[in-house]
Amino acid sequence: MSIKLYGYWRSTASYRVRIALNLKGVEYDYVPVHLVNNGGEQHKESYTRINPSHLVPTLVDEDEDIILNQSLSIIEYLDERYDSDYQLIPEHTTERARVRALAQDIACDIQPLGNLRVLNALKGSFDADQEAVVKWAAKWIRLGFDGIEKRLQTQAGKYCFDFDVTMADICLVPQVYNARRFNVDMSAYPLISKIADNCNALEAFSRATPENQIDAN
Ligand SMILES: N[C@@H](CCC(=O)N[C@@H](CS)C(=O)NCC(=O)O)C(=O)O
Repeated sequence: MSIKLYGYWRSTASYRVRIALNLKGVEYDYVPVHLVNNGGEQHKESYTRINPSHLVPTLVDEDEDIILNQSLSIIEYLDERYDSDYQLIPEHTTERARVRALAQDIACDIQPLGNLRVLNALKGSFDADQEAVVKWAAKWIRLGFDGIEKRLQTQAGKYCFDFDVTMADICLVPQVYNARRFNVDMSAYPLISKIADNCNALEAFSRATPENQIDAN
């Protein structure tokens, strides 16, 4: 088996994939792509050859001869390809749809607004200073979390859904990490905070945290 994950320690999309790999018990080689140093290694030709979107993560599965981007697609791929005690996408149609919806609340509606290139554009093209950029990122996280906290009131158990850890939790935990970076007051989100704590108590999540990666600085 030969799996490589190109990622960056603080990238929430890379963090999602690290958690999924750990939950599925997949051994992998981690290849750091520094998003800031040297003008951003995501823009280097050696990287854009495998990911022309200039974004991390990228998963390379040499046995299957596949190069995949988009963390949610990667997570679904891993879930289908590897058996483990964790099924990240439930089998039941309605449960599966709800898990994907919550994952997308985060991955489609929150994270892109706080992406590095968006924040850089605010500074570079729209005269925003660092304080304004932090306010911007926090605003969209709060708006997204307001809705998610309400949803969780009707469905959550120990994790986002009462059945088990799913792709929704895999998206939630990195977004909580990111919220703290942007000084979001997490006391407004007791359920989200509790679920993140429950997840982080699992070794698969704690091993995936940014500070535990070889490229953390
Ligand atoms: N929808 C993509 C998002 C990927 C993405 O936004 N990656 C960020 C890090 S979390 C990135 O590479 N940013 C580099 C940049 O903005 O220049 C996914 O889920 O994989």
